[in-house]
Amino acid sequence: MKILASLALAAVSVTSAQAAIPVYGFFVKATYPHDTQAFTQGLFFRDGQLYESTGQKGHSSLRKVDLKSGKVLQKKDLADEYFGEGATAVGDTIVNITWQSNVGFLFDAKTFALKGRFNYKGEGWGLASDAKHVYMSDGTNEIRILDPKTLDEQRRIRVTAEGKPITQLNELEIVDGQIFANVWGTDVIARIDPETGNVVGWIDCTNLLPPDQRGTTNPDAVLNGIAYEPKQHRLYVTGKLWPKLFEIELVPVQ
Ligand code: DDQ
Ligand code: CA
Repeated sequence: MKILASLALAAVSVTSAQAAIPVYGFFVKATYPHDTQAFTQGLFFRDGQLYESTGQKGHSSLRKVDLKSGKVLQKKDLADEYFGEGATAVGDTIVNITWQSNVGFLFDAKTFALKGRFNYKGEGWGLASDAKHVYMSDGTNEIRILDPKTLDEQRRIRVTAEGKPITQLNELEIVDGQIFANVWGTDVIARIDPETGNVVGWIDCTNLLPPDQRGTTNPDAVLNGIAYEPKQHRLYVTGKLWPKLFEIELVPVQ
């Protein structure tokens, strides 16, 4: 009886959350090849050029990628001991964090030469930046705001939807002042107000690339990787080990 009552309560609040937070679907504008060896952990543009960071120990790298062909134009491997995670550009530097090694690397954006490193507590998941800040997720519902010059933590955003924490926030992107975050292990991207941490929209990417079209039975081949090209207002998404990368347009469904 007690269990039934709490289930009923949960059902009610889920229903009201869905009613209140707008849901977006997608329209595929273009489809590009994606390296099926790339365990995508970071995806971003710098000066109109696409970059990607990849994970898995022994396969972690930073790449400059040709969007149209999916070809890797330039690559820097991380040492085998590191499980690469998110990456983003800050001026002439590309910052690339690691999952559980508490270290991030600073690479020269042109040569990919290692320029420095920095440390942080907790796990490293996603990374993104705008003109003022670097944003870092760590697998919880918190997004850290880092000083772009020192990479010191300034504060944290606590992400909630209708008051409930949304954890497992992974790859990040800043899109017209909002934070977009993949929710790890799901086909969902949260649109987050950076001031309040409120989820102000859900992007449902179900059927963008159904599991039986991912070319792998690896359960880790999940949606991950959001990149926005602000000059042309183009939004791109892919997944870990996926054979395709998509340009999508968001379509309101509710
Ligand atoms: N993360 O990217 C969501 C932070 C981690 C994904 C890890 C999935 C593969 C786990 C392999 C475990 C080997 C220690
Ligand atoms: Ca990104």
